[in-house]
Amino acid sequence: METKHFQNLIDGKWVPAQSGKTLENRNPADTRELVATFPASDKQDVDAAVAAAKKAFTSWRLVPAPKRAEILYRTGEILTQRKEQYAQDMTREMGKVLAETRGDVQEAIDTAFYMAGEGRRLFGQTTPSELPNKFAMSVRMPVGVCGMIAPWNFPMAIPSWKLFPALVCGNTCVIKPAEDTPLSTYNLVQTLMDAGLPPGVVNIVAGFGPEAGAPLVEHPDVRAVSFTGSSEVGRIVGQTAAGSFKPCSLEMGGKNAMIVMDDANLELALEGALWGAFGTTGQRCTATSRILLHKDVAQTFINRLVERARKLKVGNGLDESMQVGPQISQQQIETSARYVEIAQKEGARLEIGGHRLTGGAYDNGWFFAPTVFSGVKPNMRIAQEEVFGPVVSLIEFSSYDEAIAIANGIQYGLSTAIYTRNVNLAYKAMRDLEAGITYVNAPTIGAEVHLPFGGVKQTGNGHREGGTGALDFYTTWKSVYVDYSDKLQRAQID
Ligand code: UN1
Repeated sequence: METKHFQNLIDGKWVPAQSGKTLENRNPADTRELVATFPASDKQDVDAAVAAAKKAFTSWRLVPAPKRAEILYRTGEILTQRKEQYAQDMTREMGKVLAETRGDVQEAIDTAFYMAGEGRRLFGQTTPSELPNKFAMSVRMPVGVCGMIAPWNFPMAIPSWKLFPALVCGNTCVIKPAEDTPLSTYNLVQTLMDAGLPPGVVNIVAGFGPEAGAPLVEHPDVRAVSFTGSSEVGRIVGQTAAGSFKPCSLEMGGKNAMIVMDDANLELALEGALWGAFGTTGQRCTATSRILLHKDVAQTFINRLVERARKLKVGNGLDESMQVGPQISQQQIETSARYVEIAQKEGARLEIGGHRLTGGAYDNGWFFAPTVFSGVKPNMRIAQEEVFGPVVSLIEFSSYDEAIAIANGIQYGLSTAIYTRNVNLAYKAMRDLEAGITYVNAPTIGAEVHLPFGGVKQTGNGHREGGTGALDFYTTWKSVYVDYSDKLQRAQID
């Protein structure tokens, strides 16, 4: 296939990085394939993009929200037509299997239609004034230029979670796609333009974090920053944004636990475990990376999980018969391999996998065998730290209270799951699990776009994507008082 060379999008025009530098987007299933090249931007490019967004804001904020929403609605329709093509592009740049990249594009479509509906809501409040002949209300105002830094694991869905609510609220945007998967952001933004988005409202600056991401976060005209990625980088982003008091939404790591009680439907829990742990090759912040097993069902579950994990078909995601694709990069398989070593040193039992897959087509990509550790203790590093690969830890417990203590005994708090047929325990778990998301009889992955997405503790800093939480981030409240008494009225005094 012919290699495409993409440029930055600034003020509706495609322009190269001012330095002339580029970066390569390679297929992780076959690194001989160069999918495309993109600019490797720096501060000069970011400055130009922010200036364009600032200029565009003066008119975009005045476009009625229902009209802004119509562009999102059309975007959803065009994405629907292009779904297959964009899924193929995404599998080539990111690796996950086609069924999943179709789901990723679908998540952007869902977000488009959901946020299009918000164009006719964006509700504020009215409330009685304490004074006579006075009217009081709160209205949502756009924030201004929003800077967005996206991850590589959901290359279209997550940019859509950021761009679409920001746009319907009247903001303009500069987005830096992940350097490993920029093509899907380009496809998304191209669709917005084809749907009628005016120039400068969304600008793309491709590049690496330190050169292109940092100046975006630092820029004084960027009024809000939305970041999804590692807790390590999120800490830097948050501290930098705090320097100029800009609102900053951070979505970071997870170490998500699935609890399997002794009364669970084991076959259902097994299917959930396989999907939660090895879907997206374990590269979701919501991935099921710890499975907590009641001791009475533990051995049966372990045996069956290992047997099923052995049968998973790992390979190029473009082949429809594959269930698990490659990891995104050499660095990610090295991280998985390093954690296998750490877990073994800590005394966990390697049941299956634990190594890079080699031989034949595997030699051209970053494939790692689905890996299961049993006998894991809650405090081991393998049970505490995010691996972001196809590696799952099995931990045994003997009571509900112990399971909750283990599930909560980590620094993260994104997603959780409990498998039980006991309705009382299910409700207790909904209350007791310290996380932004809890599933009952379903795995830890699979959030829907109209509910709040995000976590507690070191997973995030309190903001939410998805749902109305996204509107709260991309708007600021203005309280408006209208006095129609024709005289000075003093609150708290008259
Ligand atoms: C992520 O893992 O970074 O809930 C996002 C899910 C997906 C989104 C995951 N809808 O697993």
